[in-house]
Amino acid sequence: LSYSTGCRILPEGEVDPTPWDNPIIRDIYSADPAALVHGDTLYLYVGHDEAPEGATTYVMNDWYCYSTKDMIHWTNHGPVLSVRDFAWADGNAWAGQVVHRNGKFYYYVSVAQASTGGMAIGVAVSDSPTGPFTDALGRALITSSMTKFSGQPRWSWDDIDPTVLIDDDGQAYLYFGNTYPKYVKLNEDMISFDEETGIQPLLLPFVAGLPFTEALWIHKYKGKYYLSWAAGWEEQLVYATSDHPTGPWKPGGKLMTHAENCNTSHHAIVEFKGKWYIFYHNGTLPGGGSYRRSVCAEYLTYDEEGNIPLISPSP
Ligand code: FUB
Repeated sequence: LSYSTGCRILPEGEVDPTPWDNPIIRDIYSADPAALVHGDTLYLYVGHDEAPEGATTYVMNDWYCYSTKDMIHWTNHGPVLSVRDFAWADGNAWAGQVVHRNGKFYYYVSVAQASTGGMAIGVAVSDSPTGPFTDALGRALITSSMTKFSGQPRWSWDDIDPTVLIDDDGQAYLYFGNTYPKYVKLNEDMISFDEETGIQPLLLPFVAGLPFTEALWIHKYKGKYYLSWAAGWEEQLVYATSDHPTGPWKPGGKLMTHAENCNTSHHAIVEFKGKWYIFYHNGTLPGGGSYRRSVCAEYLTYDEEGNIPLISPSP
């Protein structure tokens, strides 16, 4: 299934910041975008909101992949992974990210673990960016029971929202967490982590006066590490920078104020064909809302010092 996002029709005198129309995904309700650039194509992996209108909880059972070569024409590759593909999981196909290494594509996802009822991080693998992806481990890579730091309260969704960086020296890092951000050093096989270092707390500053909530995304620009996340509630996007993959982190600033008609804000940042993009979700499709979200995109820029100026979400 292929379609074009078309162009916005604007009131006279108004300048269109992007040549595409938002939301860029309109054939399903979609959320939690994660982007991967491979060859001349941008792949966008998204969650699938299936909650009925008026619902106040998520109904999410599978993950979709879309691709584009120009940010205007998109192909829907259908669901490429589902909760059913993890025999040990029983619901909540929440946020994930795909990374490429040694000819394989690894899909890290948040998903509910049947045995504990809590969210866990699973990993699936494929030879192609559009799947099919299959469970790489037959069990969770990270479960709540592994991430107990003394004194921290626990809840069922504290281990969600994985984001992965493969650094220039080959070391891969997986960052994740809700309220308490954490990281592990992934082994070269990408499906296990360095047990000696274990699960480490990620010490993040308040940015724009807001506490960390969830939805980490890591990227690199001009040798610096940029970690961005959803902060506060309703969520807004903020970022911090570091000279090292694990900090110390210096507050950057606010990336985006909270998205229209939606209490969460989950994003991805990538460079594609010489331009930088931020993908995020809002609740602006007809019938949409916090549990029926839609993925959008905007340009992202850097100033001379590497700061990211505040980005306006689509109305
Ligand atoms: O889509 C379910 C959850 O909502 C994600 O894991 C969070 O980041 C938030 O977007």
